[in-house]
Amino acid sequence: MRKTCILIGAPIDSGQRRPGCLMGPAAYRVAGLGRALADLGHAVEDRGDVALGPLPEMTPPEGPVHDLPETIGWTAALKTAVEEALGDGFPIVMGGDHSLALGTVAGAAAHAAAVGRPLFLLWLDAHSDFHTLQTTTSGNLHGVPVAYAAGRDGFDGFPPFPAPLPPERICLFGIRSVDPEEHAALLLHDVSIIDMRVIDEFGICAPMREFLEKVRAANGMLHVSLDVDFVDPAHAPAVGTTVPGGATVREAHLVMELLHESGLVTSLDLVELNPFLDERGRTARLMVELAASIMGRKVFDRPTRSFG
Ligand code: EXY
Ligand code: MN
Ligand code: MN
Ligand code: MN
Repeated sequence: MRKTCILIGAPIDSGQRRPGCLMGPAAYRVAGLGRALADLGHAVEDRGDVALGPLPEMTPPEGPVHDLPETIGWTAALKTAVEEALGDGFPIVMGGDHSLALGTVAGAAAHAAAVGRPLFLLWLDAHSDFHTLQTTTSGNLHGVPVAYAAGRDGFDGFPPFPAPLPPERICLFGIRSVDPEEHAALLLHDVSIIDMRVIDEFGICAPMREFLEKVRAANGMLHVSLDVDFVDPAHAPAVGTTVPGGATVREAHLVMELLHESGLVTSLDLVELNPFLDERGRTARLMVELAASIMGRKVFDRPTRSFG
């Protein structure tokens, strides 16, 4: 189905310490994201890059938390950008590190609440990003957005999350790096965790279809947050937090194709691309191809066959 894709640049690298993610939006434009979407028949509106909002007057909490005021400055601006874009079409946020999801998921949650539909979150990532400001040991805020969206305590200084997602509406998919504090917290929350062992054993389709059926049954909206490090670093090296044993290129495309066929996705983040970390933009181009798959690109446009 033809959509109005609204591109939003989020040049953020305040959520971690390695410079480079702020070049992500430009890399997606150079890699031809808009053209790839237009070639699929979608209308494409590039709303440019979100500007950093006012920094809050605050004394950051004790401990290692990095660039907290700047990250909060981005959060409100991104929430507004996504909330508005959802009223006009299909937002695709070009990051920027994963701290951008503090704002984008909040925007999707606010819009979903306004239209009276439940929001579901699919987190395609090597990491669970389930720390709070108190539990993080790195102090990098790209490791906390899922905990914030789930309404966990421990986000002093952040605006309250508009409509915290019940854990059963969150699916972490591709997980293979969880810190002890996150592990302890995840055992207390009924978040659906499709880690790489589950994928090795049961494949991509069954776990993904089970989650998508939950979204469909609830007439849910679905925000997909795709971290470059979901894909194996052999195929997607331009990311600061590589973890071996990730998705193959075909597994990543299969996820995108299943999501497209479900017709349930209402907003998308492309996060953690650091163009400085590979040669000739090959990771940016892979992310553009994955975005094209979630927006309907197929090798053969025919009904899915069944065998036996
Ligand atoms: N769990 C580690 C930390 O909190 O620093 C690593 C987080 C990596 C986060 C990237 C975005 O997925
Ligand atoms: Mn920084
Ligand atoms: Mn992440
Ligand atoms: Mn990650």
